[in-house]
Amino acid sequence: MYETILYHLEEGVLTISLNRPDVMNAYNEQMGQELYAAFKQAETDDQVRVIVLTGTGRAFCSGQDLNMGGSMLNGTANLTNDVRDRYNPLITLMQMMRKPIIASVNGVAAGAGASFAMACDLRIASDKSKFTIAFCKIGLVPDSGASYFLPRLVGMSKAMELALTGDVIDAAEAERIGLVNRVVPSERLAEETIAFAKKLAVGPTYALGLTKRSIYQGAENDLITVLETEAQYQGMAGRSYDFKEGVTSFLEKRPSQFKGK
Ligand code: T3D
Repeated sequence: MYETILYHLEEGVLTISLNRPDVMNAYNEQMGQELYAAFKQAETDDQVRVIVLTGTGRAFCSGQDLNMGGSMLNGTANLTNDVRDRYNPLITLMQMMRKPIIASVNGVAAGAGASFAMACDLRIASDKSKFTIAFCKIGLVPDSGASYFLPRLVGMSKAMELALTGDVIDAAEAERIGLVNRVVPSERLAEETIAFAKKLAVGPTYALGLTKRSIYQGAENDLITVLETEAQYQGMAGRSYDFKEGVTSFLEKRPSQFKGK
């Protein structure tokens, strides 16, 4: 069904793999459409409790495909429209959807590829991964949410340095500055990512989805607004099957059997 991505669902964990390894999984129009459709499909599929985004081959994603030629080289490209149409809806969808998304960063993440990793809720990186906010290297500016995510993840000072230089940093540095949650040996990346994802996939998906939204909103709003949002979300979570199950299993001293609703 998809040609530029792989879509594999197993035990509540959907793995979406960017699959153009010859160009380091560079992002083209078709990949944009397919990725958006895949996330949309995942959003409404109750079988999907957690999403993992990764890449095939030696890269995670090298950002925009620079082999497009034509308008890109003769100065007639309308990048405002490109970014609005092909990148922004995807980033918005990833942020708004009430399911955790884990980036399993298997190799280099460059330009919009780095933005995709940052737009995920968590990042597990291979020790062979590298990151570059590469936009300035080709005379462009950060997009796909890089200007939003980067300072939030690593702080203003480091964000500015990485964005203005486009310097490539390795996995250890990415972990040190808080760009990724953890680094694992490359040969164990898939296994460790899936193990972590499965832990989330048997969780109370409905509450985890609200938690995701709550944390992002908590970073944006004042305390009074956040307290009210939390009260609203707690009301919603409190009506869920999983809340009843959580309390019942606690009182019965047995593991919870969450259904994700
Ligand atoms: O257009 C719009 O809509 C605006 C939106 C823009 C969003 C963006 O993402 S702009 C940023 C675009 N990305 C880049 O500028 C990154 C370009 N690539 C690199 O800087 C490096 O390739 C990497 C740091 C990613 C990896 O370096 P390295 O040394 O490990 O590999 P390499 O030898 O440079 O690349 C390997 C192959 O992948 C090579 O092809 P070849 O020579 O084996 O046939 C290279 O051309 C290809 N490749 C890498 N990145 C891209 C790419 N091909 C097309 N597009 C790419 N982005």
